[in-house]
Amino acid sequence: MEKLMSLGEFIVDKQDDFKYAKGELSRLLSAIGLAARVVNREVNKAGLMKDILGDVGGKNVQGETQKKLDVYADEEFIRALKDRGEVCGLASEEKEGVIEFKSGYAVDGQYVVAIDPLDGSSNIDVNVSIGTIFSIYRRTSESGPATFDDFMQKGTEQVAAGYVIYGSSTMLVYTTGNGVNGFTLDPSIGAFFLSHPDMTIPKDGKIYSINEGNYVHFPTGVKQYLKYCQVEDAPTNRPYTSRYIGSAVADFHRNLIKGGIYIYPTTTASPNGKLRLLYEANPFAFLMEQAGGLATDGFGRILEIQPTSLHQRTPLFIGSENMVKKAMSLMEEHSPRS
Ligand code: AHM
Ligand code: MG
Repeated sequence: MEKLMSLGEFIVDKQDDFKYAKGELSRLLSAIGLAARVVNREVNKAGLMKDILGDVGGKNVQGETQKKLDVYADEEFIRALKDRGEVCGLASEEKEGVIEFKSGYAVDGQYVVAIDPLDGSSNIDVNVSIGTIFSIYRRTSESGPATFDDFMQKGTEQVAAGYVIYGSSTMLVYTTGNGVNGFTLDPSIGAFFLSHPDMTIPKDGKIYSINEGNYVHFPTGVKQYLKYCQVEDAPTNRPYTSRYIGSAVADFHRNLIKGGIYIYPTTTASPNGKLRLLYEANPFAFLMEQAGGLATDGFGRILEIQPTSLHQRTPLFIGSENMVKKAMSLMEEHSPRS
């Protein structure tokens, strides 16, 4: 039988690949793993809270006030990262501005983290997979708490990124720029174990994922690509299959494993797309490129977009290389960037 490798062992094993101080990133990733386990415990109780113990936001039978899960997850990740000394600040989907960490250590934290603590939160109430997405950078400021400018780095500067999926099992998937590895939580022990080493996405896939309810508002290039996906063509395995969960982490995870494309384009209602660059598109793009796929805004690499605000949005075309290339060629032909 093969030896089980825990997340902790794996991180320590691979820390020589990391070009900055050994141990720093290990401690940071371990902190994320710990918060993920705490959030996982609450996510698993979500149905209990709502249907049996009283509605979230109200009081449970012990008279404790229940927090909404996304607020809870936000607090847990802040708590896990705050007191460790590696991180000098956070940008979270749940907070307007930079969350500054003042360090009590001789040397201030060298990293900043952008995080979506609980993505796909509209799926919580219906027992569908949700996730956490994170992106880690070296700070650009010298010392003290993080500044706004520390977060205005292109995705190419990420030193690590990943996600946690709270699904039929709970997994943590991350990259530090040397491939992508996935770990599954063994709930009986409370530890993540390496289950998906060196994850790669097939060059071609059969799955397309998009909220087709917005069809009338899509650019013509996207409409043309959908038509392409739906046409019968035996040599290219078409028609493709449509799968859309509405939790970006779950849609991303499935497509990464099986091959496919996820598109959240511009729409007339959201002229810049819906997803956020810093804590959704960039970490996904880093992971996807590391897995051998592509991530673009329909025209150019996500990782090369210069951010100008914390909660900036971007269209996203991400997945199997040949599928993304095809979608981009139809965008170029029918909806060129103005
Ligand atoms: P959220 O961060 O508010 O949860 O929104 C992001 C989510 C993604 O998980 C998902 O892919 C997308 O929004 C779904 O949007 P829509 O309901 O418009 O299809
Ligand atoms: Mg989100």
